Amino acid sequence: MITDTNREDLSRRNFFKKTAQYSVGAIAAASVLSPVKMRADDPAIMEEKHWGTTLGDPVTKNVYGIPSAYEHNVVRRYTKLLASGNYEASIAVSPIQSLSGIITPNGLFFSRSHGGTAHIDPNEHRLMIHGLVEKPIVLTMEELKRYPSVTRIHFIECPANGGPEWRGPQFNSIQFAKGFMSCAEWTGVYIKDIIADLGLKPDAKWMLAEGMDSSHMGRTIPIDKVLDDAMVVWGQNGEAWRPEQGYPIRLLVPGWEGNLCVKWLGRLEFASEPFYAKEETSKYTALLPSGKAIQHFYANEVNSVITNPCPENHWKDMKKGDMIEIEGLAWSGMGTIEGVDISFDGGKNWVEAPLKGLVLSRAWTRFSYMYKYEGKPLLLSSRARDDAGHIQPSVKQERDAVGVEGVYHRNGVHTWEVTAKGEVNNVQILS
Ligand SMILES: Nc1nc2c(c(=O)[nH]1)N[C@H]1C(S)=C(S)[C@@H](COP(=O)(O)O)O[C@H]1N2
Ligand SMILES: [Mo]
Repeated sequence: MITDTNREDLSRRNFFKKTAQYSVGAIAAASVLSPVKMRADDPAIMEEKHWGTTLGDPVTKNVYGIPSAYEHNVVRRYTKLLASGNYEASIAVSPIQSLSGIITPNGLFFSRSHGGTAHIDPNEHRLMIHGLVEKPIVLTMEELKRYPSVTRIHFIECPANGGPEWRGPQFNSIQFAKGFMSCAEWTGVYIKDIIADLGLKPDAKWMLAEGMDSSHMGRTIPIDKVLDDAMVVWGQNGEAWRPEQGYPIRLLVPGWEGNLCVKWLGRLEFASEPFYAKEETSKYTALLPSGKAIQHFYANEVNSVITNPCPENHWKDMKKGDMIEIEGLAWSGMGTIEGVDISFDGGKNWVEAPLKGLVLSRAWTRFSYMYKYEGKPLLLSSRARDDAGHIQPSVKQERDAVGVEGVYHRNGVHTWEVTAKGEVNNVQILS
């Protein structure tokens, strides 16, 4: 039982009295942090703060919760350099350096649109499904949600992620260099389940998806992928998502180019020929370990990036002997991450970095490696491989195969230079 007398014994201020008998060195020896300073004069320990002495907010405040004011730097970011003349046809990138686990909170999901964020009234929104189906249909949002739902974790990545950097590093920032992607838990219905109801005509080979925003973005997707795992989704991380992500419904094409995940979805049309055949024919290439390349594909290739350290998460405060967790994200639109290697010397030698947490197909996967900081300069790289047999190419292999004129599908090994002072810079290893 806690009485007023022994409550004082539990307080943090008493900690120093109680631990004084142990030597500081003995406590620190097995610690992740090198000699921890036990500062008996630390005001964060010795002084009672106002939040501990006055009542907090009533439950009537913030009935939809918002982050702590102290997290104000963890936001999507934009730059004129990534705007096509305006901020409507533009991108705001996700702060992947500040995320933990594999789920991006809805307010931090990257946002890319061609005609600005549409604000759709779900009561005035319909999904039309027509073309080569036996029973064309127009669904209200309520009717759509009567189909049996499924929940899956997948990333969405704009194939232009890292695209500005074909010729060399452009941004000394992981957020701008790699933040054209996010990962969420999605809830919706498989298109194959709707199709089972409507009946697909045998010559249906393609599906057009059209958005109802001002860009009316249309994308054509081969029927095999549609019938495999494409979904119409309405739930993101347990709630309806934000207008920026295409409220009230969007198409989810797991692992494939983000642009196929048509937001503000209003129409699905089945046809025997691809729509907009000329622009739609994908000319992207994916390099295979054999040195050969696959042409004409839509999947985002196996990729990875170290999130700690990175330019935003520098190591300037680290001391020699500190243990530090090198962490990062790996993902593949073609399957499940099988393993990640990291290199401290720009790709000459590699060691395996264990995967941690959930390892799911076409989802972000965390890797982690405990490292003893030595204050030496490093060239820190990560290289992921997936269960479809793909491995990330070096920047040199990628350039040799596809040149430097690309915009899309960059997945060459990413490298951070860590200086002796612990500063972290975006570099490319060209040899
Ligand atoms: N209707 C519509 N859907 C769209 C777009 C758009 O401009 N309009 N942009 C596409 C692009 S290029 C990408 S990368 C993804 C981005 O999804 P997000 O904004 O939810 O991150 O949505 C795609 N779907
Ligand atoms: Mo995109």
